[in-house]
Order: sequence, then C-alpha cells, then structure tokens
Amino acid sequence: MRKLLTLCLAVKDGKVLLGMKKRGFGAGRWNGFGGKVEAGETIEAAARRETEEECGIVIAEMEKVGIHEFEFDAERGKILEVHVFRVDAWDGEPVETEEMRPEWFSFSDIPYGTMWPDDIYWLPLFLAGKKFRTRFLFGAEDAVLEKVIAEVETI
Ligand code: 95F
Repeated sequence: MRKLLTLCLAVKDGKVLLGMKKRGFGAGRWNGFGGKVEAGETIEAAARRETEEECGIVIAEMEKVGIHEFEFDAERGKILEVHVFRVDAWDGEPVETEEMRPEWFSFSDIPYGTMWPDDIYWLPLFLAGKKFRTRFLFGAEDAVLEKVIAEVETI
C-alpha cells in the first residue's frame, strides 16, 4: 500500500521557510508544508492546498525536486511517497496557523536536531539545487535503519 503526500519548501535570499508542526503527525518538529493527497486531487493541487492551509501563502511558482519513499518498521509494506517541491514565488506572507508556526532559516542554520531524522541527508541536496530520490526505513523512535539517497537529473 502506498500513500501520496507532499512537502513544500519556499526559498528566498539564502533562507528556507520551515514550520514548527503544532499538532498531529510530526508535532514538535520543523518541516516544510504539506500533507496527504486527497482522492481525485493532483499532487500539485494538494501541495498548493496544504501550503495555503498551513501557513497562508498561495504558491505562484513551484518545481518538483524530489521524491521520498518512507517506510516504518512497525508498518511494513505501507510506503509514504512524499513529493517534494521547491517554492520560488508566492502571494501573501507566511502566518502562524493552528497547524504550523512558520519561520525563515538561513541555509547555514538549519535546525536538523529538531527535524525528521531523514532531513539531514537530503535537505543539503535540496538547498544546493539538486534533484533526488530517496528511500528511508525508520525504526523505534524514528531512528533511520536504512537509507538510499540518489541524486537524479530528472524527477
Ligand atoms: C520528512 C515527513 C516524514 C518524514 C510528514 C508527513 O507530511 C509530509 C512530510 N512528512 N517529512 N521530512 N520526513 C519521515 C514522514 C512521512
């Protein structure tokens, strides 16, 4: 079984926009904006919808830069396929919502210690403008048990 999700990271002037997840899956961690793709919805539409819901910005330009396949040891066979977008233009200013507290981070000051443990392996590629495909297997306490990280030309 495969679940489709999105993850959007806006970039501007050497900074990346992250949000502190306030509740639900991933609460207490900084991450991009995103979530589940709904039935009948395109991946891009889901990325736009979730980003607006979670931090108020309306995406004007985005590019798909990566795909992750995440699996948790406790739920073998369920693959979370996360489509990652770099957001280059948007309307509005990021605002705090019930879901997320947005903040800009310099590329040189990313809070990896308070993020999903996969991020340290692929976010540097993202920040360097690379495209990537990854697979991660997580164990107890979300420890990374296995990882495959490939830089690709086309996603
Ligand atoms: C990162 C994740 C996950 C992991 C949580 C759910 O919405 C999409 C983003 N997301 N993001 N960086 N790592 C392990 C959990 C699937």
